[in-house]
Amino acid sequence: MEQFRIPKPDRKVTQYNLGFAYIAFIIGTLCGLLQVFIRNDALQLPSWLDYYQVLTAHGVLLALVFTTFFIFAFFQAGMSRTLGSFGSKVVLWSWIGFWVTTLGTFLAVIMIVSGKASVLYTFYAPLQAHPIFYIGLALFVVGTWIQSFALIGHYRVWRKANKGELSPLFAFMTIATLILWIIACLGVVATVLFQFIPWSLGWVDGINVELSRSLFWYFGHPLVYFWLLPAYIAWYVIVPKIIGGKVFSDSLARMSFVLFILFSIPVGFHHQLTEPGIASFWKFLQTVLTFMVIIPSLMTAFSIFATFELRGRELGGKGLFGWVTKLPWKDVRFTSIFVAMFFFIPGGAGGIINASFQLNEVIHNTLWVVGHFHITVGTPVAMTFFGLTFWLIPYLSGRKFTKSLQKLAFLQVGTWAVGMLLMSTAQHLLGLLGAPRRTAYTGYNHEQAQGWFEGLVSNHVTMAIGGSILFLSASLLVFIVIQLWWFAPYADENSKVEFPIAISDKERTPKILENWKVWIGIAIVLIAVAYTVPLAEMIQHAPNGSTGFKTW
Ligand code: HAS
Ligand code: CU
Repeated sequence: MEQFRIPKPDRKVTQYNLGFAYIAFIIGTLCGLLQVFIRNDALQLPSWLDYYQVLTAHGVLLALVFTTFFIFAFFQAGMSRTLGSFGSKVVLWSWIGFWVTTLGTFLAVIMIVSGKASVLYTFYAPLQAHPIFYIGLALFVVGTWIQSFALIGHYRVWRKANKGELSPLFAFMTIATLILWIIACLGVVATVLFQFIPWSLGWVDGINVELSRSLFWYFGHPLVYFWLLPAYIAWYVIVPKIIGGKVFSDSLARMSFVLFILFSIPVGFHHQLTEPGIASFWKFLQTVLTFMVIIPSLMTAFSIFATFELRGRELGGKGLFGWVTKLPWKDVRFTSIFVAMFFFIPGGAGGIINASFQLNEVIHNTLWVVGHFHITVGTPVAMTFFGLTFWLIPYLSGRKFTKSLQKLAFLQVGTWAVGMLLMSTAQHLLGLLGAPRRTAYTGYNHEQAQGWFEGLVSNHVTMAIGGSILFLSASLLVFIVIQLWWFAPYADENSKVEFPIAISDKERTPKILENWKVWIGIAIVLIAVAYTVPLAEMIQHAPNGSTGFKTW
């Protein structure tokens, strides 16, 4: 296939998204470092800064800002690479979208930093932030929609020009992820526009707390797949190329993304299993649907494994596991992503525990959940993004990924893995012992929660050691990013870095998989079944709304 070198207008907007992602990344990881120390009573913050403020900044900057900006950079570069360069309209709307997203981010972050929005990234009512925080959130979402529609427009032009043809796998997966994102955001937009903004401005006295949380989680669960699917795109489409193989099955890959559109939205109640005000039947139904959404991840695990094994055997690997040794372990673009996948095995298993109706009682409000999301979004997703960064920045800047930078990259990935292993294991254990999440300190059960490795180091200390290693690793990554962006030597014709895309044989792929109307239609039916009655009940039986609380 023809290799497109990315044209300047497409490159610029991609670079802005990527640069912004890494600014958010370094500030966000610094906030994480502060937290593990505060939880150990090892750090006294100055009076103008408090734990919940730092925690909100950490969650928003890493889970929302870093991921979203990175994802759009990846999509923009990849869509330009696979469908051809953007027209002027796509470029213009991508820029407008970028600036609206950025404006929203600034408004929200300024409110957090000035201590007026310490409501954590889930901003549960009745905690009440400054109205500008919610306006910032709304603009953020609108900005991402504009960027999404710009890419969808680009895709439609391609499809018109290539009637009857399935689009390249990368483009298909990007569009599936954007569809998921747009449908998911309807929930958060509804609660922010119709509940939080009028309430924080004082136009209405109270807020329907149960409804606002439910609309949040209608968005909040598919949000985690909005992070995960770009990583899956890398696993399906990029990694096979890096190891010299090809996509295991084009139709399986497309099918798994379709299943995510169907099942990732009608499952938000698995975050609300302990909440009163939702009848058990609806919780149970959504729990069952949650188990459906595990299937495409299992399909992914199977197919990635198959790609690895086929390639390893092609290279002469013998016996049951001989092929493992044939994989390109010395290529950090591969190894980083392999480690990322590895973390998702316990990460996904923990998710299945969380989603089990009864087991959720044990872990729900504990640090276990914090451990869970650090080995889902914090490693499988984040480390995949690091692995992409190592070639994406040179691809955009025209520079070389030098040998010495590759060595540093190994160190970076290694330290992230060790730091995360220590921190998240400690968090899972502390959670089982009853240490709560979302709180800086708890008096009850403190002794027990401290003493798992009695006499050696406590779990809290392990967590802090892990957190410190992670911050070191983050600094190292930002150093590599800066080098690749501005300082590494320019590549010549031979060492030019390409955007790796594996061959995916779509000859036998059923056309229906790209019939979005069908899948969006079924998704809407499932959402209606899972949500209409319980939401109607929440509205009908609502007590007087709650006034706002500022607990910080
Ligand atoms: Fe989760 C809470 C259930 C996946 C993120 N989750 C959270 C929160 C976050 C989060 C941020 O049911 C906290 C929200 C908050 O602040 O309150 N989660 C699940 C389930 C899955 C799942 C069933 N979560 C994720 C992903 C996330 C993420 C992905 C981010 C990206 N989660 C829950 C539940 C809660 C929850 C409850 C609420 C808890 C509570 O009570 O509050 C599933 O999607 C997981 C399926 C995945 C698998 C793994 C497949 C493995 C693969 C790797 C293959 C490896 C290879 C390498 C090929 C079944 C694909 C091979 C190499 C070898 C050598 C072996
Ligand atoms: Cu979820």
